[in-house]
Amino acid sequence: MNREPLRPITQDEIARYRDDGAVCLRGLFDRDWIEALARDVDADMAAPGPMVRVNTPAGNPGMFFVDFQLWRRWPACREFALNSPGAAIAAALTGSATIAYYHDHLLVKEPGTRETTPWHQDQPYYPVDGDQVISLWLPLDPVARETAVEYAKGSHRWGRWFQPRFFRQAVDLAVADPRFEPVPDMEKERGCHELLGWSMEPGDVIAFHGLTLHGAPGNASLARRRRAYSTRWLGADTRYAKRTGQISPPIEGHGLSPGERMECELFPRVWPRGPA
Ligand SMILES: O=C(O)CCC(=O)C(=O)O
Repeated sequence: MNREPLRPITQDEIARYRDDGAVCLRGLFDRDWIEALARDVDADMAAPGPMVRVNTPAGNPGMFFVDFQLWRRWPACREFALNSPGAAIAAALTGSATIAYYHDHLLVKEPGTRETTPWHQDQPYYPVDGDQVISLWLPLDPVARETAVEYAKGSHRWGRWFQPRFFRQAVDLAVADPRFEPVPDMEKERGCHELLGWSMEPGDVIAFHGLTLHGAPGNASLARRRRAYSTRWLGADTRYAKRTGQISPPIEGHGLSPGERMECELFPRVWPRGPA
């Protein structure tokens, strides 16, 4: 499994991340990563963690399966957090000298799943302030453009924070912050925004900013699974922020106080690298 990206990140990719808030990086992870993570994902689905959520109501086709913190339970996911190209990608795109690993989020849409991923930004779900919050969305199966996550280009620079909502019912989470405003109706506003989305092969990854507004359709394919391993990484300007109400994922036991850098055993520093 490659520890560093299979090729250098280009200046154009860094500019796309900075200006657009999302960029598709082709061919950075070798086949061994994809196979090892896919094994862990299937094992997790058979024996999920305490934060598992199934967003498909009983009787509906397919399954929209979500779980968190696989890296605390499964070996390839742990290796991905601590020793994968993810850290170098996060450092290159955020420009941060240090990177801490925050958490992982598994999103599987089995063939025929109708449930969508509602439009949202990631960072309002988190007790984290700062600009260097980056997600890496790594598909473990080929993804067609019709099934792809879509990103509102440049939305990370709108200066807006949208109210977090449960994926399943699309109702508001109890977390409150005076900055939060209702999520725009992106289906109505589709024509008003430039939406970015890519067909992808395993080994490609989308990097996106914590405030980039994004959403995804169901998986209309009847043949192909859509397993995505999404990981969150934090640069040096991020700080633990107290929020009122419910955050997601509800990671407890870190012992941090508001204003502290998010680095501890639960959020380990993974960049710069230690010895191999
Ligand atoms: O995979 C999806 O459907 C959505 C992904 C997402 O929302 C995320 O990674 O933050």
